[in-house]
Amino acid sequence: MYRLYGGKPTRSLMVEMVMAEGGLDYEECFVDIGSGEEKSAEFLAINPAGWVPALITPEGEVLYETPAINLYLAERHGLTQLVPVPGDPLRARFLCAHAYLTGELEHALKRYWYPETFGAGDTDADAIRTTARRQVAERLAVIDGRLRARGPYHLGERYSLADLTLAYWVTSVEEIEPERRFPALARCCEAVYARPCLAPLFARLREWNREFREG
Ligand SMILES: N[C@@H](CCC(=O)N[C@@H](CS)C(=O)NCC(=O)O)C(=O)O
Repeated sequence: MYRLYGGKPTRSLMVEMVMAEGGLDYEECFVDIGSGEEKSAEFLAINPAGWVPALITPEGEVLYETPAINLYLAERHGLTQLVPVPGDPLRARFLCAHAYLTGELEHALKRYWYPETFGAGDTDADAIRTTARRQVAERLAVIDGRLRARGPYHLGERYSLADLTLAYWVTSVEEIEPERRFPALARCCEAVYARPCLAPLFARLREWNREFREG
């Protein structure tokens, strides 16, 4: 059985979404990031970076970094509907989309939510947040343009992990008004939210986001 470290209110939920897509079983191990448990010696022995999620496989292999965990699960369990296999003509488009979402969009989002961890003080934080908000919108606009040209999903008619990843992050930027500004992107996300295996998990994510916004 897999052991998934994370829980409310963290992106381990995105890994749970991949588990749900594949009908995979796992045991959830709550790590209380509110009290800094992710920096405890016990957890650092699992993930030296000191953050969640982390995954321990049934064989005892430890994985961390959400995109790596998700790709691992999809490939190990043959979830080819999520990740095109090598040789599939759509793999190139998938790799570009997934790297942009996890390397560019996600990092801009991190600066947007936690600007204080990127600067030297509150004044820096305000400037960093303003810049990050613009960068998030720029990245969403790029994705929207691609989906307008070749959607409705990143791979055209075919749903993939790239769409799941996009939809996951878009729930946290309502104030950027993606539905009004980025209609192709919003349409893609709506199709993901409607997937029966994901709907309850996205409901949970929206609830966490609401609690985060209300402090
Ligand atoms: N690059 C990592 C980032 C993980 C990350 O930032 N996790 C957050 C929760 S969503 C966390 O553990 N934050 C607590 C901390 O950084 O101390 C990934 O994508 O898995």
